Amino acid sequence: MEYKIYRFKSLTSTQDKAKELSKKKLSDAVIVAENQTRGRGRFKRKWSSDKGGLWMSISLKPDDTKNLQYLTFAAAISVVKSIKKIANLKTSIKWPNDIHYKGKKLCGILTEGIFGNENYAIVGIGVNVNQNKFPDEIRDIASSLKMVNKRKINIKKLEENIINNFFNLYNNYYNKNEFKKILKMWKENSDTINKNVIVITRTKKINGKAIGVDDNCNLLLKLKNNKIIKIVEGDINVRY
Ligand code: BT5
Repeated sequence: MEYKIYRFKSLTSTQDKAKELSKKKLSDAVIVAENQTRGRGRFKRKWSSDKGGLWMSISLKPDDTKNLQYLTFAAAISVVKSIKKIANLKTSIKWPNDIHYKGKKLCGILTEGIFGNENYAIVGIGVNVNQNKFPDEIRDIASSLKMVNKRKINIKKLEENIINNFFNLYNNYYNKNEFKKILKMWKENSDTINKNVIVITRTKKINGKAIGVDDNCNLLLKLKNNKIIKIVEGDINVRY
């Protein structure tokens, strides 16, 4: 797959730049920045993006824009595979969009759709690679590959590997509507299923057991009374 890489020293957010490019009808582009001054997560949360991390957005023009959650899943699978290959570390996916190692967050993914005459999808991937420390507010929940491995990782190699893995999944599965294949790989690389979790949504906290993920990537949660509910969005804390 042909894609073009645009590199920047500093951006507000690679997502913003990717949106700007998609308005010019440029897609299949990857935007990489060494640091972001206003990196963001879901629900407009702040994403800490100092130099040393891999901050990139992949701009796509998929035929199907009704299943964008599978792009998040495909990105997560790609990151786990690449971290294994480049840093020799076995990480796991926490529903829906975190890659973690021993409970600490190494990577977050943010997929945004742009809908208009033409539809685009922007897949933002942030990986903590060579940072030595984090701001106070996330010090206890975040980690970097270097902090875990005690050695520097080649960011460019990691970047290349993630992009290749991602475009393979995008072309071979997403664009061929083979969502079940993505779901299967996601499950193989996730450690959320069969765990007791606390789900934190915008309005409440719910205790239950994560028993699966449905065809729309929603989390299926079994409550104490054995009722099964569907979680569309939220964060989970795994009770290890
Ligand atoms: C995410 O959101 O995890 C999605 C993060 C996506 C970042 C990429 S970087 C390239 C592209 N450009 C952007 O502007 N964004 C994308 P969420 O699940 O909402 O998690 C956000 C929460 O993670 C914050 O509220 C913090 O608690 C925590 N956090 C912030 N920065 C972090 C970091 N560098 N490492 C680990 N955790 C962090």
